[in-house]
Amino acid sequence: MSEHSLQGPARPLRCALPWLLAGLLLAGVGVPAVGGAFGHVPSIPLVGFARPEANSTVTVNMTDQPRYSPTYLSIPEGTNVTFHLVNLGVFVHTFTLLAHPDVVLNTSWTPTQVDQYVNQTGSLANVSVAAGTSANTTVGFNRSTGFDSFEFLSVVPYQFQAGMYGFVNISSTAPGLMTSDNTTDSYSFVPDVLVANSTHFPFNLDVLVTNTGALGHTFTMGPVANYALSPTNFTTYFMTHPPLVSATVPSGAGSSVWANMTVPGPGVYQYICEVLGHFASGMTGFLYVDVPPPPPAPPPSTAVIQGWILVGSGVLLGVGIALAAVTAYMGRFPPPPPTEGPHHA
Ligand SMILES: [Cu+2]
Repeated sequence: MSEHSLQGPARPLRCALPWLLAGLLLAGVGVPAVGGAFGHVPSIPLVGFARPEANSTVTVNMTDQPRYSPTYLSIPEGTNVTFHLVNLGVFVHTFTLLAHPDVVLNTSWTPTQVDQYVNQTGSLANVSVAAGTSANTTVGFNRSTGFDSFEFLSVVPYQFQAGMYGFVNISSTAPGLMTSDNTTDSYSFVPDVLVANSTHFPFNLDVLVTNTGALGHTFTMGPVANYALSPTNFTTYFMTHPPLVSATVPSGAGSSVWANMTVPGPGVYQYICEVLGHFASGMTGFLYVDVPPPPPAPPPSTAVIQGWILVGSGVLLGVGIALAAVTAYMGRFPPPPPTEGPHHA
C-alpha cells in the first residue's frame, strides 16, 4: 500500500457522500409526500342544528344590467324580513315579490302579460326604486310558507324579460343539519362530497362555505336529486328550476358564507360554482342525502409522482448506502484511474 493508504478511507467515503445525501434528501421528500397521499383522511362533515337568523335585513342591489344581486335569498319561515333595496343604476327598477309560492313566470311573457298576472294574483311587495336611491320593504313569512319559493322581478317593461328576477327561498325553522365546505383557486370544492342523513323530510341543511383562495365563487345546490347539471346549460336550467340555494362566497382567503337550504328528499344532489367557467373547469361536488357516499377516491394523480419520488429516493438511498459500504470496505469505488507516479517513473 502506497499512496492509497495515505489518503485512507476519507476520499472513498467522500466519493460516495453525494449519493448518500441525494438519497437521504429524496427520502425525506418522498416519505411525507407519500404519507400525505395515502394517509389522507377525507374530512367528515360536522352535524348539528341550524339556527336561522330571524327578523333580519337583507340588502338586494338592483343594476341596469338588469339584474338583482343576490339573485337567490334564503329566508327562515315565521319571520319578518326587511328587504333593503338599492338601485345602483340610472333606470328605475321594481322589486315585485309574487304572492303565490312556487310559481316561475315565463320570460317570454310580454310586459302586459306580466302586469296582468301580478294584478290578478297580488304581490307580497311591490316597490319602485328610483335611480340612485334605496327603499325598504318588510315582508312577513309565516310558518306555513316553509319550504316555499317566491319569485321576485322587476315589472318595468322588458327588465324581467332581460333577466331581472330572483327567488326568495323559505327554509323551515325546524332543527336541521350543519356541515362545511371550502372553495379553492383551482376551481374545486374541498371536500367535493358532503353527507347528510336525516330521519325526516324535508329538512334544513346549512353549509358553511369558506374561501381558501382569492377568487370569488358561489355555492349553488341543484334543486332536484339524482339530476346531473351541465356546465353548458345550468343557467337556463336554473331559470325554471331554482336551486335550493345560491350563496355567494366572497373573494379573499378566509371569507365565508352560510349556504342555508331546505332539502326536499333523499338522493344525490349536485352542487356547483356558478361563476363563469368555474363549473366547466370542474368546480362541482355532490351531496349524498340518506344515500351511502362513494368510497374515498383513489389517491389523486399527484400520488403517482409522489410514489415515484419514494421509489427513486429508495433506490438512490440504497445505492448510496451500498456505495458507502463498498467504498469503506474496499477503499475506493470505482477504482482510481491510473496516475502518473513514482511507480511508472
Ligand atoms: Cu368558482
